[in-house]
Amino acid sequence: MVSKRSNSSTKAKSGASAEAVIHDQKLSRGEGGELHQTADGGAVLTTAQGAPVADDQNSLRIGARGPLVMDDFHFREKMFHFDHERIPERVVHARGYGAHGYFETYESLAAYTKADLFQRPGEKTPAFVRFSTVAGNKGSADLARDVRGFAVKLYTQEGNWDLVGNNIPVFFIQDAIKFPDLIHAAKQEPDRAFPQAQTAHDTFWDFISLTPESMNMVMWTMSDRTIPRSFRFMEGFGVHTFRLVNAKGESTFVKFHWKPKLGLQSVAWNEAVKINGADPDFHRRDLWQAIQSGNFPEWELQVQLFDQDFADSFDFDVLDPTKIIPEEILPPQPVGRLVLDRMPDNFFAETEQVAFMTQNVPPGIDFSNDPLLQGRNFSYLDTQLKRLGGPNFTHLPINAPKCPFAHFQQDGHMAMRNPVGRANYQPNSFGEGPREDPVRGYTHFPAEEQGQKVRLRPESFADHYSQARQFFISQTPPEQRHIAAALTFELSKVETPVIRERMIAHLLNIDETLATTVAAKLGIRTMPKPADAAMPTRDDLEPSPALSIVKRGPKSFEGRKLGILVTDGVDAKLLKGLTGAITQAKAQFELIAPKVGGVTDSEGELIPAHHMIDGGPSVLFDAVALLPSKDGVADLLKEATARDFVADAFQHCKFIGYAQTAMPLLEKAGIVGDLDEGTISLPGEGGYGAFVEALGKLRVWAREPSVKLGKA
Ligand code: HDE
Repeated sequence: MVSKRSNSSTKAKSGASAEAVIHDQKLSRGEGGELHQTADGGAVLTTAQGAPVADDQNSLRIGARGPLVMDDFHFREKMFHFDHERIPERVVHARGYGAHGYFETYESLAAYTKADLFQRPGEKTPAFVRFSTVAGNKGSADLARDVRGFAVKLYTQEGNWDLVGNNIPVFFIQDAIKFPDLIHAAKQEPDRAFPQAQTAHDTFWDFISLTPESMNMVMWTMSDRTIPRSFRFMEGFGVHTFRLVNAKGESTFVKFHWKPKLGLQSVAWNEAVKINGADPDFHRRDLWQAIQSGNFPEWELQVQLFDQDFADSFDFDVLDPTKIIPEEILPPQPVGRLVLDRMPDNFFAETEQVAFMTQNVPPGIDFSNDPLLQGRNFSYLDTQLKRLGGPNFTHLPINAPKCPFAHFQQDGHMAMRNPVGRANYQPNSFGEGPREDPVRGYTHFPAEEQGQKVRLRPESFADHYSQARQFFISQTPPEQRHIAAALTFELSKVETPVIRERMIAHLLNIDETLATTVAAKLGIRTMPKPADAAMPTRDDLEPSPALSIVKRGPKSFEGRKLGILVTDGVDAKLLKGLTGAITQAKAQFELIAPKVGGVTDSEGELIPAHHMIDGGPSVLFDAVALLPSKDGVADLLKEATARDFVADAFQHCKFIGYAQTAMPLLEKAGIVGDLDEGTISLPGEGGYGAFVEALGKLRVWAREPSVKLGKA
């Protein structure tokens, strides 16, 4: 008889699994008595019905080598549940990552809104935020060139408010009816199922080139905004014009903006491509590490408030979601801050099952007639039914309000909270159940509407190029170069020449130099005519510095990460001095060594490394320091990845600190002749403090043209 493979392996794993089971007990069962404890005091494994399990290693069979039997209810239940673990991924924004936190109100906004969360200074409202990419599937890589979702659920005392925004303040289309077309075109092509998580293909650019209203958004998506360094360094926008309504019933229009406390930051495209290989979870890991280490990401909520007179006099229609109101024209006012301080206990239960819906608004916040917003108000409820399988998704803890709630909705799949009592309707004669509150209840702003029922696009939505141009001319030279490079890259992947040319025709209406640069790089020999436009592009719109990431960069290196390349014999004083200065600047560092086991420093101390060189390329860091010992550098010279570490950091315009012992490595990377203000000898004249201060600039943009020209 074959012996059972049970005891030893069960014991070995019991430590790890006991915690999960105990956690589960908290969720679903009461206190476990002795009956529920193993001999060593751990929790007993049970079926979902609560029956204790004796053997979870072997299925029930006839004889040691015989067939399995149907009696094995434990096997069947386990396998059945596993088979049903997946739910449909979101049709867009499938890949996402969430965190808990709170929103804190600065000052009362009672003059503008009766929304409870904005009444009292210092009031804290629990929040859950999910960041996402749009086009890729759930398992795609974090650094796809894509818009990022920035969806915020605020559990207010008067119901959940979902501000389901993006990291870009405009959108591709003006009418929700075009959304299925846009997304079909952007996602993988239906016959071949690629490319995934990228817009660099024919169908996307075909649709875009036939949809001039998308031109402003295209300028944004081809900018570095779509390759953010992490969620922590990007803005969020409600996009649409909403309304605030105060206790007197007066309405003020509002646009919502989230501003990251640590400033804006993006990566370079070449870096993004490499990050996707080195760490496809780069953004997830970043958020996880920041929160787990107590460096809680923070954004300020700012609002642009305006009235009907402003709307009437503004250059563009405030209901058009392809337009912004420049911050220089209408400065946003800070009204509170959002802090993320806790990761979910379980990704699926919270981040996957969270259901955001634009129509979730508390009293005091209302919609405008933006046709995109109105269409979204239908879509989000509908999509949750498909994704979460029934109408009771509000019973899930992540979706349930955190304020008292009472209604007569009942039954349906997985009903966990049916109304109690006899009367499940109202009015009723038994005095049972909740009743309406005409005073505190939600009242829609009584906007006056009239007109014919038509399918029409308003003329006030017809200028598709002026703000696209304004965005482009608001960028710094490196940012403009990146837009041209991104357009060239994306269009170079388009196989149908007429689509490329059609895009050039649009670019001619935005900026002629941009159009000719891209056309030249694509090898287009005859320039097309500018695209037909309903109205000429305005050249009187002032540049808006607020649109530049570089101008909205950080004030310091806080929250960023330095990668330090070390070898055995690393100068202990130098390493301690540098890491001390980094920590003092509230930044992080990681050590990269030939072996992950670590290195022995010049004082004989063993220092564990975070990465081996292969696993820690410089693209994972905001800046690097090269501290090999005199002997150690010889070994590094033999490693191609050590050379790449340095050459990439240089090419990506990063600051590089180096000990004199690293000179041979700089030479090997081919940059010795090009040392510039971003390559800094350590400890250097100004000491570590000066180096860390220089790091706050993040990039040496002046280096970029020469690197691109291949001089390095
Ligand atoms: Fe969405 N969008 N969307 N969207 N959207 C969804 O809802 C939709 C739009 C945004 O982390 C879906 O639960 C339509 C603009 C985010 O769970 C779906 C239109 C903006 C998320 C849907 C838009 C967004 C979604 C898919 C055109 C920025 C992820 C799964 C009118 C202001 C939320 C889901 C999360 C998700 C529909 C356009 C942001 C299908 C019809 C504009 C951040 O309901």
